[in-house]
Amino acid sequence: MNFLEKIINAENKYNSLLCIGLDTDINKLPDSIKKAPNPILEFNSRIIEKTKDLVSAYKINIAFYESEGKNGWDTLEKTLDLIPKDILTIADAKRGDIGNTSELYAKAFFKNMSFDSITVNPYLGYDSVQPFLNYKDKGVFILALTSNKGSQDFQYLNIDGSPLYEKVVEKVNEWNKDSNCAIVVGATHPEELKKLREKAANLPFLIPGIGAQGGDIESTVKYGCNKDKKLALINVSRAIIYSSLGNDFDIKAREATIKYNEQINSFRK
Ligand code: OMP
Repeated sequence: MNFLEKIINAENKYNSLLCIGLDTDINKLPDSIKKAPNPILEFNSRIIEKTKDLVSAYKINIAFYESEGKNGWDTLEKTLDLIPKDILTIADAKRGDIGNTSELYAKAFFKNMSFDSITVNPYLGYDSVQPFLNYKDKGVFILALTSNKGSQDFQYLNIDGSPLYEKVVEKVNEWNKDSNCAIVVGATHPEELKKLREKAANLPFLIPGIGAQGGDIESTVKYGCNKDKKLALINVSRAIIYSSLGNDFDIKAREATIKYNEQINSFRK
């Protein structure tokens, strides 16, 4: 199954556009979990077990693992192994460097670890993205317009009459020869999301910014989906995984996941 088929299959099978972000911060774990031999792995295992019938993707933010050193990398690989094979896995690594370096980043995440997809920063241009695209069955989520305040600093700069983030999406459309490109657009920019969906009717969109960052669910679904109300992966991290500080965190995470799914699906009708 290639990247696009995997997204469509998971969205249909689980009737879900939700992507849970495993931004598992050692400092935010419930006390009961802190005693486990590997607290982050134990936490992830319980979150995945309670939510895996409700999502189409899990996004693992690499910073939360590499910051833990050697054990963090081990936890990352073990977490990846816990995710059912029909759910899309995203390495949120935001990589991108000159060609020979990108080649090794691609090898790390696609070959040594078997992630289905990765987030990539397009700032260095095509030759920095191409090594990831060479893995034709894997997916490359290219940052177009990020959810944070600092997105104003560069991403809106006017280039020949249109903002830089639109130029990025035009390029991504050109690069999408093997149907393995996707873009990242923050839910905090609904009007821009609408414009970008018009420009990229058939690309998968990863849309973070719901929950802790305050993005609006209705506009995210209405503007972020394609015409079949699909191909949007709506990421929620903190607002799901830290639903409770008690030992019932996995049950509460499941309840939050069900709530987000219901809200998202109500706007797909
Ligand atoms: P919460 O705000 O806790 O839901 O987390 C959002 C997640 O999405 C984090 O892992 C961020 O690194 C990531 N993210 C953004 O928040 N904004 C973006 O524009 C892009 C990303 C991303 O690429 O995933």
